[in-house]
This record gives sequence, C-alpha cells and structure tokens, in this order.
Amino acid sequence: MLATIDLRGRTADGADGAGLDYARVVPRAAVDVEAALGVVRPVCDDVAARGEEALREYSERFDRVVPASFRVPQAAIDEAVERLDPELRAAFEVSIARRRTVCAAELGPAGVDVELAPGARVTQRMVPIERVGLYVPGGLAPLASSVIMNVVPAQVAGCASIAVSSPPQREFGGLPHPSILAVCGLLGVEEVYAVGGAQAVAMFAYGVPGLCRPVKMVTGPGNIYVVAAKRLLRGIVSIDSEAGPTEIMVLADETADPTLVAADLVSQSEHDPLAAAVLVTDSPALADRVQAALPDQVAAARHSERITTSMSGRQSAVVLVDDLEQGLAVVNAYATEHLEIQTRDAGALAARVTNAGAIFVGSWSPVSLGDYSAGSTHVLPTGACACHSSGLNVKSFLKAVHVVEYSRDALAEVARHVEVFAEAEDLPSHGRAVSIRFADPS
Ligand code: HSO
Ligand code: ZN
Repeated sequence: MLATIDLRGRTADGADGAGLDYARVVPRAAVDVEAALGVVRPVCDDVAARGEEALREYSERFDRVVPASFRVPQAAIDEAVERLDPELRAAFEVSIARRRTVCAAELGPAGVDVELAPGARVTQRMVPIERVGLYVPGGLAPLASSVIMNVVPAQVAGCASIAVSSPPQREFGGLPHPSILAVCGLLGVEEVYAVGGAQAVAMFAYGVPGLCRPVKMVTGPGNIYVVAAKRLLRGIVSIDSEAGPTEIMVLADETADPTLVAADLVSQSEHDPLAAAVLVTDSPALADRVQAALPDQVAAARHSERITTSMSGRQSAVVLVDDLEQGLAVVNAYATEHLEIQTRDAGALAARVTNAGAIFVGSWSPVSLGDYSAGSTHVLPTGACACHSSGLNVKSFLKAVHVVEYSRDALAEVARHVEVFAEAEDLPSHGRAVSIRFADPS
C-alpha cells in the first residue's frame, strides 16, 4: 500500500557518488499557499473595509449559512456544556487538566535576573501578549481538542483577553460545532465567534467595529486559505507556525509490532488526503508485515477513502535503511511533525533526535495519545519547520522584555567601550549619549 524507498547502501554524504539528500528522499505534500494568497487577499481587504457586511457575504458564500449573530451568545455556550455527554465531558476535562499541568511547568522559573558587575543589572521579564485570537477549524473534523491546545497555554501564560473563532455550521443553525462551544464553556472562554476561514483571520487582525477588537496574535490550524490569510496578515498580527497537512514518521526495528505501527500510520492519514505517513525501518521483514496489515485496517476504517489517498500519495512511504543510525539521519533530515520510535532502546534513540515537532517513545505512546490526552501539545510544526520551530506552548504567548538598570559607577565601567564601539559603526552620537553623562559641567 505504501511505496518503498530503498536507501540501503546509500549515504547522505555523497560517498556513493550520488550525494543523496535525505531531506528530499520522501517528497512533501504539494501545498501551494502562494496561490491561495491571491484568493484570500481580496477577502481580507474586504473585511478590513466593510467589516460585518463582508463577513455576512463570505459566510453565505463559503459556509452556506449566515449566523443570527457572529458573536456566539453565552446561552449557546452554556447549553453546549449542559448537553455534553458525561463520558465526553470527562475526556475533555482530563485533556484540559493534563495540558494545564504541563503548561504550568513550561512557565519555568520566574524570569532572569543578572548582576554583571556591582550596580549593573539586566533582568528579563516575561510579559503575556495582551489579546489573542485562536482559530478552530470546522472542516473535515470538528477539532474540539484544538480549542484546548490553543486556549490552555494562552490562559496559563496570562493573556488577559482570549477570543475563539470557528466556522458557523448549517446543521447547527449557524453556530460553531457544539463540541467546540462546549470546550470553550469548560475553559471559561466567553468571547466566541461563528466566523470561519480567511475572514476569521482578517476579523482578528483588523478588528470589526461593533463586533470584535483587533488581536495581537492569531494561532490555530486551518485549511490552506486560513494558512494563506495568516501568512498575508503576519506583521499586522503575530502568528504561530503555519500548519500544513499532518505528518507521522515511525522509526521502527524488528521488535516493533506491525499491527500497532500500521494502526498509528492509519490514524494520522485519517486527517487529510494529503497527510504523510512514513515508516523508516532497518527491517525488511517488519516493512512487509506492516504492508500486509494495512489493507485490512484501511478497509475497516470509517474514512478509508481519505486514508487510501493519503497512503498512496507521494508523501507517504516505507523507507528501508541499513541500520538505525541511518534511520536517525533520515529522521533528523526529514524533521517530521510527529515521530514515533518503536525500537529497542527507544529512549536512547529519542535523545538523539534533533528535528521533530514531538517525539513519542515506545509502543505505549501513540501519536493519538498526544492528540488528546498526554498533556503535550498537538499544534506542531509541519513541512520540515521542526528544523527551526516549536509546537505551540506557553512561551509562544509570552514576550521577553529586558529591563536594564545600571548605576553611575557601573555605566562608567563600560562607557569607553560603548564610545569606541559606536565610533567603529560611525554612530558617534550613540557614544556621546554616554560620554555626556560624565562630562565636566563647566
Ligand atoms: N494530529 C493532529 C491534531 C489532532 N488530531 C486533532 C486529532 N484531533 C495534528 O497534530
Ligand atoms: Zn491527529
């Protein structure tokens, strides 16, 4: 079911003459955000110019429903909480509690306070972003868990004002999906909008008079138009990393259980026809067993069509390697969103992974656990962005502000250095701003 890419005997350093680039061995799903920019630009401009009137038009066109009010009434949020199935409510509450516990620890020790010399003090204060807008997609699946993953770190960071927006749903009378509203209710989020797509990002970025104040940061996953709108409006607002189609890479050896490996690959393929499911293994026997297990598991899945498309796409594959060292090199080069390690000594291998959004160690830590209930985040960098970016966490919602406080003597100690440095940069007024403080008043 998965294409096989055989890297055995091939090196990344070009010693075989081919100069293989492991980062390109498995192609990424083709997602043309640049092309979508052309579509979302007029939508965003229109929301900026015509506010609620534009929202109404786009809601009609894209969501095929216009909510009675774009601001979701508190009564609708309360009702969604009241109607929650008790078992689902318990699942939501455990997920919230675990993410909150990890977020509290993510805050770390309070600030940095350094005395570099007597009277020379630099402190670093962490200041929460005052107002944030969190987008929750409605699309293929109503991701109630994404509300938790976005809201909880913002709350723990201390953001004073948190707004959530999610597309209006025709079948729910123009309200967002009830499970999304219920999670907002459980989290105490009162400012919720029934606005979807690029319009929602524009509403957050520009504000809509009489409806929504502009925010300083927009986070959350979404379809290509949401991603394009975030790219377009970055600068007006800050954003988290752009979320592309989800990715799972499993590094496994012959000790892995093929049924479990197959189930985990299928689980993330369920998200999106463009999702990537990649197995990296040094065991051709395991690869064969996983391939053999897939057809039945896929056929039995509710979303088998989507999964089949994802698995037969060029972005999904089995990669055969000589040994786990080569496997590790492939893993670090590819920089997947989710990495599972199902090998002997999985913990030791995990410690050597430098590029992955999140790492799931051993056969009892599937990615789906992280999607909902582990306490970790599921808002993670895709498309190789794990080389330079982190998943959404408490620090994403904090700004680091240095506070500098020097005494006369402490400034005197470095005054000449500042002057010389400034002169070298041809910025002598910089130097004078220091020297003038010590100049003879006469
Ligand atoms: N695996 C997705 C998140 C998610 N899964 C939400 C289920 N619900 C991207 O990390
Ligand atoms: Zn998932």
